[in-house]
Amino acid sequence: AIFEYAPAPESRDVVTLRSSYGLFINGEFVEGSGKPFKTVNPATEETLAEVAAATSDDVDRAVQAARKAFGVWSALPGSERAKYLFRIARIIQERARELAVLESLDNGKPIRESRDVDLPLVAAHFFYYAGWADKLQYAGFGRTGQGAPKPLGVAGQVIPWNFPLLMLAWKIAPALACGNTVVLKPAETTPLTALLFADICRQAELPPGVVNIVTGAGDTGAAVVAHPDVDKVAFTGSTEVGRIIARAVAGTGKKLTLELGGKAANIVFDDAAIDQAVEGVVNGIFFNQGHVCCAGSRLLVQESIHDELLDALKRRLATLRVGDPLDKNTDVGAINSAEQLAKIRRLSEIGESEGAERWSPACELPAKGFWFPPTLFTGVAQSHTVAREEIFGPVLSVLTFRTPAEAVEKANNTPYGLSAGVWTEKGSRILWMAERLRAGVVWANTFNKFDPASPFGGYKESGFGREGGLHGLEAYLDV
Ligand code: TXE
Repeated sequence: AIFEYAPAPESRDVVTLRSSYGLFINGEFVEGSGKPFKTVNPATEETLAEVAAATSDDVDRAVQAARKAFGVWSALPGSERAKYLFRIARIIQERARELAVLESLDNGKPIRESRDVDLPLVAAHFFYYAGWADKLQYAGFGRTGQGAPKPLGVAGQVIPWNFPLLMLAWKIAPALACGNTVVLKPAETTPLTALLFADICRQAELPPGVVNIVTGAGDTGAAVVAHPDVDKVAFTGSTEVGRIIARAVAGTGKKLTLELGGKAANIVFDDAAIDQAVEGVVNGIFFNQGHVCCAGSRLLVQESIHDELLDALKRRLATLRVGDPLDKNTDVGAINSAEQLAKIRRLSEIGESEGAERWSPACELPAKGFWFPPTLFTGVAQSHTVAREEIFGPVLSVLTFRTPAEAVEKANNTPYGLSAGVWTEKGSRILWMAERLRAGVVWANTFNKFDPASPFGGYKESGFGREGGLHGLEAYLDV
């Protein structure tokens, strides 16, 4: 928004960028056989680096390295694996500033978020699963001896660009704790922090081959998924690619977990603390530019407080600072890619053409880079595209309801089921709603709260399997 403030830029110098990056296979950086690709800073469109692209031959080398390492890694006592994971967690903390700046450069997210949300959670996931590594026999999957839980083998993991390091942590920490080895493919627009993580694995002296990072586009991901020596596939990304992967894995005996799209309802009742709800609604959709699978992208507001809430919301949106991700004052950063920006624009134009009313605060956007202003659609009907499709950007669709039952019906009227938010001062109503909302997570009087001890995952087309907590171990163990 347009008003005076003193810029507080985070230093870029904490990051040493190389001009080109290789694949991380068997503990070493090696060249890829594919045509290298560029990764750009979405806030400036400048090229950050050239990155190797892994072909299926490269993926094969990575899987072979992971297979060989599996023998060593799975044979270690859990307490030994824990030492490595604790060491990785500590190095992440030590190098948090460097990781956060690189994440903001490659992804476009505000440094305040990468520094205060992503990085602390990344370290927390490694600490949390390090703690499980020597206690798996107590994890409810069987006792010691014959019934002890066993790792699955080589995990092939494909992750998206919205939380590059955090999604890596969600995937790698539990897999390693359980004794599996990993071939991970980061998203093509955000490969750099995964490669810095590879460097951290070396620093922690993790045995070679336990973690392998293969960069590339969708075909590299498909090669990981299709490799016959991969025992388990874990994917976070679009529902469309999730379907392709489910088909590719069908009948192979590989285990599969999918964490896909969402269209979450943030439901505000007339007895809610309005200021608190406004903050929660803003956090729900403008955190990380709305590039969040569990984003509260549909606001369901009780009819009696519609005008009051919308006025307060608009006033709050007018104070959001959109701009340089490395400025510590920034609330909303850059859209991750030109493709994602085109998608947000297209869906917003459809929203207008279908008759919803579009509103954004006065907002000066930088000339270079990929930007989209915080946007509200009011007068939205359930049939409107902006109420049905995942936009994955800073766009909130506002609908109304009269009764709790109607709120539940509307909230559940989506093919997705990842999360929901409920804002009310009535505890009994929170419980009543939580019972009925078909969503993996229901937040009450808060939103986007994550904890490594808490399982996360979807209903319906948002996928299956849980990540985080005790349940997150299930995806990487057999009894
Ligand atoms: O996702 P893709 P995209 C949604 C969001 C977004 C849309 C498209 O709505 O606008 O998806 O984003 C790899 N086999 N979400 O195109 O393609 C790909 O290289 C194996 C929601 O970026 O699903 C990347 O590493 N892998 C979401 C990863 O899959 C394949 C997060 C995700 O990319 C592949 C991201 C294939 N055939 C997008 N094709 C969430 N739920 O958090 C691509 N990939």
